[in-house]
Amino acid sequence: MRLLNFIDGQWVAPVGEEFQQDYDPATGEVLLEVPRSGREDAVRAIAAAKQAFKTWRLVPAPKRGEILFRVGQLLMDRKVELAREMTREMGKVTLEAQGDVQEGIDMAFYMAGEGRRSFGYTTPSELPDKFAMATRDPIGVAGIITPWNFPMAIPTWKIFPALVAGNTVVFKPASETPHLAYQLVKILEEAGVPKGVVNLVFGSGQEVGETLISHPDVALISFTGSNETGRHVAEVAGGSLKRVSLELGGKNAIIVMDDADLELAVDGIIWSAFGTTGQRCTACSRLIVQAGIYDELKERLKARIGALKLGAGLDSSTDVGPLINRQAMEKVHKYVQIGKDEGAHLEIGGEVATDARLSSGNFYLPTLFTDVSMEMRIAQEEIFGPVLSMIKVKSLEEAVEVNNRVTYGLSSSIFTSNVNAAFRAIRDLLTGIVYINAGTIGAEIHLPFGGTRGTGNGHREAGTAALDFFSEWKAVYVDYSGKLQRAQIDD
Ligand code: UN1
Repeated sequence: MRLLNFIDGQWVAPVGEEFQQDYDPATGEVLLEVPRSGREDAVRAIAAAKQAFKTWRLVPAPKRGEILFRVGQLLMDRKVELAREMTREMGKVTLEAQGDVQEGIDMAFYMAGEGRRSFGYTTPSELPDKFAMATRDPIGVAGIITPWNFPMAIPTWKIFPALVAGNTVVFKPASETPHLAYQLVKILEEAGVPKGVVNLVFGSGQEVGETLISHPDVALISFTGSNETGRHVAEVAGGSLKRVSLELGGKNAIIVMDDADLELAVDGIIWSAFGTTGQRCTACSRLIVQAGIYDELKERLKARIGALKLGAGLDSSTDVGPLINRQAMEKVHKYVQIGKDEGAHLEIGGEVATDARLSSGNFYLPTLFTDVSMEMRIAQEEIFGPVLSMIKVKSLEEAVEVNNRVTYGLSSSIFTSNVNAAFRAIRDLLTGIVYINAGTIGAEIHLPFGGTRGTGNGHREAGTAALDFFSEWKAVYVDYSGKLQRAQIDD
């Protein structure tokens, strides 16, 4: 099968007629051919989106929302099939793939409802016979650049609020997950999104991404990916004063206090550290443990990690799927080496899976390091794989300090049965998301999603915060006095 770009309501081949292959990370099998588009394709998509904006911005928001209701329904109808395709394309186990599609469904219905809310406000004017209100305006063409680890959820977090707010879209999905992007845009088309309102251009960051972030007709950029690329996106997009939302890395920690329910903590840790093979921005990669239960927690974790079953995500007995590609395996292994060299103790894992059954895929053994200190690189840098580092602390104060001493600030968690400790942690943990007695993953779509400091640039996705990014305020004054009234001068 060969995918095509979607520009101005037409499925079209890239101008250069170049295609590349998409692989199954569990088997190495070729799944599809995908356009390797260039600047010219992106420019055409931007022009179509610019043209469509003229009419889409005037479609009443509740009507825009109705299209999203249909999108949500179609996603629901196809959830199982979409999840299967997702597993084939990027490896996550079936249940998690279904969860990923479910986030898209939730976002569709939530943003559809926003079509009838999108509240502004009225406020009294300081002058008589004058009316004042603040309304939300659409902005223009939105460049949407998404990663492969949530191939359905993350594009929907960006595209649906962009649309309900009245913007048009040029969507550049990750090169590793084109099929899901194609399926999502097919559904948007089927649900009745008018031509030019959503455009899809497959291709590299260097070609397509670069065009989006530098083109003067793109008004805003929403990007999720690495810190390195994010910084570049902000710099280039800043050149034409675009509005930019960046969702970047994480180095998320779970704190386990002596008084925690250990069984619950172990469940939360395993799920957060090894779910999606550790390839979530929200994944737990640091475990900050109070000294009294450190040894017991270590033994329990070793036993659970050793029992995790690696395999293809489509096999229902699999706990941990493959990494996305060879480079990811090399990166994870490089960090394991760094950890050993830094003097951390490798408790379990730490190598590429040798089982013959797994040899054609990108499988890495779930890994636990102990005796990790907070300055070590494995405790500071994002690994994006199944590697967990245990750090011992004496007190809550020290745990909070360790949690906060990284450049990232996405998600954090504490397991404790002490309500006072829980509330202190809520106050003092410097992350955009905090969990009490649950792991670091599992954000729901109607709350703001995003992080502090190096995780981004202060914007939030999801919830009503998404509308703050995808719309701009217009202050409106209506003077019905019939005479000139000068603000700040006339009484
Ligand atoms: C991501 O890893 O980029 O909270 C997104 C979670 C998911 C979303 C993760 N709902 O883990």
